Amino acid sequence: MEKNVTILGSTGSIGTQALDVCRAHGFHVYALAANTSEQKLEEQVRAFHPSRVCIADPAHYQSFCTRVRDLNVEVLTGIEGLCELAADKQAGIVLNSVMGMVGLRPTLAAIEAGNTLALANKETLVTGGELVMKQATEKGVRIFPVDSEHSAIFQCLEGYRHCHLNKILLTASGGPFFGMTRKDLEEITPARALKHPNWNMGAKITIDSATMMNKGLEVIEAVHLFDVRPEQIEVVVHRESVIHSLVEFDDYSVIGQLGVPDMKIPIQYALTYPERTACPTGRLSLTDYGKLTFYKPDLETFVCLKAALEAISRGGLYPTLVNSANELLVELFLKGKISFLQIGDLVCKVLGEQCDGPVTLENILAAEQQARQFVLSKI
Ligand code: MN3
Repeated sequence: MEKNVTILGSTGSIGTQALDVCRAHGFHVYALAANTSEQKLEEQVRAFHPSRVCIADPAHYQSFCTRVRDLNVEVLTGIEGLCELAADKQAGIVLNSVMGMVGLRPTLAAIEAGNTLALANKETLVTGGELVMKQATEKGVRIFPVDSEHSAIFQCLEGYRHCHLNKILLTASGGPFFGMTRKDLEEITPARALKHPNWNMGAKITIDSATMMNKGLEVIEAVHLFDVRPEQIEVVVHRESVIHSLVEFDDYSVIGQLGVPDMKIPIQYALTYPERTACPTGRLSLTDYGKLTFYKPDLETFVCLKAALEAISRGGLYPTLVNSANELLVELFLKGKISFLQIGDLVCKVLGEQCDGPVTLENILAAEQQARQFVLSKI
């Protein structure tokens, strides 16, 4: 299979696993981008020989250029550099796996240029979902979800007409604090919250998983990707992370997608669609698991999930508001500046802010600032 791939966020968890997939299948890596991880990016450039590379943080530009000066690679920087790579006509499939809201503009740039997207950056759809899906439809650009749940839903819907979709059952691992009460969560440290039972991921998403904000963001993503109403999505806690999500059709037939909890499967499918080839991962043995368990989410303890559901039912800029507040709160928690419970409490409180207006890039960025200022005024 011949493929050209551009990876934005190549030194992160998704990016490095995507490179494993590229290596396993001999895909050509056209361009790579990272934020600050100079050494890791240099190693990737030496191993994969991309034509272009972006070190997004301008403070790292000069020293990164020095690192790769013996190589025939063009070095870019800044958000402009990310957007330029996303919009490059030779980019091939653009895998957007950058972390946080900064991923929105490269997504829009890729769509504008007509490049196919493999989307791992949640914030793109959480904040700019309306905008992104509208522009993708207008430009005829396909967006392949990389998140395991959304890849599962996408796979479940293949071959079915969308009008028959009744409901999405979005599975959640429940995170490391499943079954705990608010009281239990009072003394949670960053080190403790960073240990996830099933998935090996970056720090931000691991904390989001511990607060269940991650699942809230995924509901918002699913609303946009699959054009459903929020009330058509049911979050089901499934501790083993073997069923990656399911869909229910009008006849109440339920179709699910299963596999070992390894992101390489959804990453590879986004890159090889519609083909399926052997994936560099383990195979699922159901008898090794023996049983699979399912629970309702605890919205009183995991209030981030509740806030995210409220935000998407209001729509507009409210998802941006909760997402941006959460982004900053997680950063503050990881630095030891706030407690674990303060993340959820302030994500809920930010919904008291007035934030109306159409979903434009300008308003999204303004809502982000509003949320950040709100958080900083409260801590
Ligand atoms: Mn997920």
